[in-house]
Amino acid sequence: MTPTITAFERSPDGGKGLARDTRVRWALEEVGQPYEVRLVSFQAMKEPAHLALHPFGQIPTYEESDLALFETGSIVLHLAERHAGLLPGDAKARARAISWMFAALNTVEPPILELMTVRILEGDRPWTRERLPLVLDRIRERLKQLSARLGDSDWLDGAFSAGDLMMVSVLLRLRASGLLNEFPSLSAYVARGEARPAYQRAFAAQLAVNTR
Ligand SMILES: N[C@@H](CCC(=O)N[C@@H](CS)C(=O)NCC(=O)O)C(=O)O
Repeated sequence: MTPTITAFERSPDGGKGLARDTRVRWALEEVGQPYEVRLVSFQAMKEPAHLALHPFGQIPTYEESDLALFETGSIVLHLAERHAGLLPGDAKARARAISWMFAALNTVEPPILELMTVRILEGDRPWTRERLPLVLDRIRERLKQLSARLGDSDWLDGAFSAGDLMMVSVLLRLRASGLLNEFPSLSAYVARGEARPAYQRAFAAQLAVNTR
């Protein structure tokens, strides 16, 4: 059965690929799994039919036969475990790749999301001037650590994996801030991810929706 994901009817980023359906599309493309997309409006996302799939009224969701998933981490892991191409066969290498998925979502993404909060949701609040440099420095610290670990390697641990897919997806959110440019090896890492044909197909698919 062809799985169905949900995505914004119209993404707030206008098609820059930052909405989280892009990472799920990317994973589906990497493993060669065709998929369908159901577009949802902000209003529909908060209604009972969507809340039954996603308790927090967000996108993306993933439906396959009688299985419904939410959270990009769990969706990408589900795909990576059931198809070849996103996780190594060796059990220890596989566990390490999964660690990188969690690191992307739990350690690197949170300060990046804080930056969105400071800039967009709290941009007009009196504390923003003081808070912004603190948040930027927290992100820099993570990027410094990540860059040190990546070193001269192409990917975080051997061949490209779901860990890289998730890390690149998270780092892409920083592009507009210019912070990535302070870490040339990470900029190159992100560019390698974006150059993958599967990413290109995923990006084009979400762009087509947002430029209709
Ligand atoms: N941790 C969730 C985050 C999902 C999320 O924040 N989705 C955003 C789009 S990228 C959303 O639906 N925002 C609208 C809302 O929260 O009302 C995941 O990784 O799937």
